[in-house]
Amino acid sequence: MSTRKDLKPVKIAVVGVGSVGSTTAYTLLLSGMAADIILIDINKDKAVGEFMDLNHASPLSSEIQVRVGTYEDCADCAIVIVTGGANQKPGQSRMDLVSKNAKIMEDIIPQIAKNAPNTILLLATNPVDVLTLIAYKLSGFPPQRVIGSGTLLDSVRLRYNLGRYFDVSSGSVDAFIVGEHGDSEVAAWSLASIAGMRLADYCEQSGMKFDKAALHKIYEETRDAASNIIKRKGYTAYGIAEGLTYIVSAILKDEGALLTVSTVGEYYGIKDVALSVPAKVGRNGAHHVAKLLLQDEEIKEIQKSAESIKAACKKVGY
Ligand code: 6V0
Repeated sequence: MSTRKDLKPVKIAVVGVGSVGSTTAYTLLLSGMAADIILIDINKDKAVGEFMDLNHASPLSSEIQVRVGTYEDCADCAIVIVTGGANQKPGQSRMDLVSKNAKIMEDIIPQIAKNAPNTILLLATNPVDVLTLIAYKLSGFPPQRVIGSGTLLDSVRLRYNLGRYFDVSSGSVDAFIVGEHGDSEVAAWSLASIAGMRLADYCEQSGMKFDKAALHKIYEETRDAASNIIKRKGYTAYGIAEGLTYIVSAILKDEGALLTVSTVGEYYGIKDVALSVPAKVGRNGAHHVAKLLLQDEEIKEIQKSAESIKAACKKVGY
């Protein structure tokens, strides 16, 4: 945890302080990375309740200001995190939220862009890839300053599941999910490794059977993790809050971390779409530094994923 002398006068706003936004504000508060955390929600009472609760949450709270604000307070924010909007109900897909949440972005994004023209937009609201493209268009920001949380959480979930399967720590697994944060997401199996070895080689060297069916099951568990949590507790929050805080850290500390975040670009011949491949995240936002060397089959899957994101954008007029 940072101490007072580490604290820079960094201001971060969180727009939408429901389950995801309030948990993110909490992880940010504990991280000590921001001196000023502004909570904005259409439901002002909810924001006030969260502000009161958060201010009792940490011994650092007297040094970090958490307050309820307006869009005018976003001026000079290093980052504005957007988590406002409808969440999935059991049985719903992320894409089912597109019409409702596209309208909510039309309310939120222009107000942020007007008051904080130099900020970095960090979105989590779903369907996050579609809304990243919409936020890019509504804000007029360059693509590197409009970042969706994308498949960062899915990649973390994949590493967790693979770590358990191979009986190693998830930090020892290098693997990621690319494409849509949603039903068409793609596991980049050809690049997954443990101890620098491709999974098939690792299996051979460690005396394990290389079981493609088991890996596919792990992919399905990863893809369906949110639905399986929502079915039981109604929402997901801890993983995404930690993921957003990780992205904030990469930006503020100019880490150059390669993270599977969603940004607008051209992917494998498909233009003007937001989806996730590893991008270098630092002070100026997210930049692509290297095209992934994927197998043809994986590229086809990403292209399919991109097409389904584009179709959803078109459905809501973008
Ligand atoms: P929630 O708990 O219902 O909170 C949503 C909040 O948004 C509420 O407090 C609303 O009052 C507020 N809100 C609605 N409209 C506006 C508006 N126009 N302006 C400001 N605030 C508004 O939902 P929860 O926090 O569970 O989820 C929020 C979003 O995050 C949903 O779209 C989820 O699907 C999405 N998630 C994205 C994840 C990811 O990996 N990207 C992970 C989990 C959830």
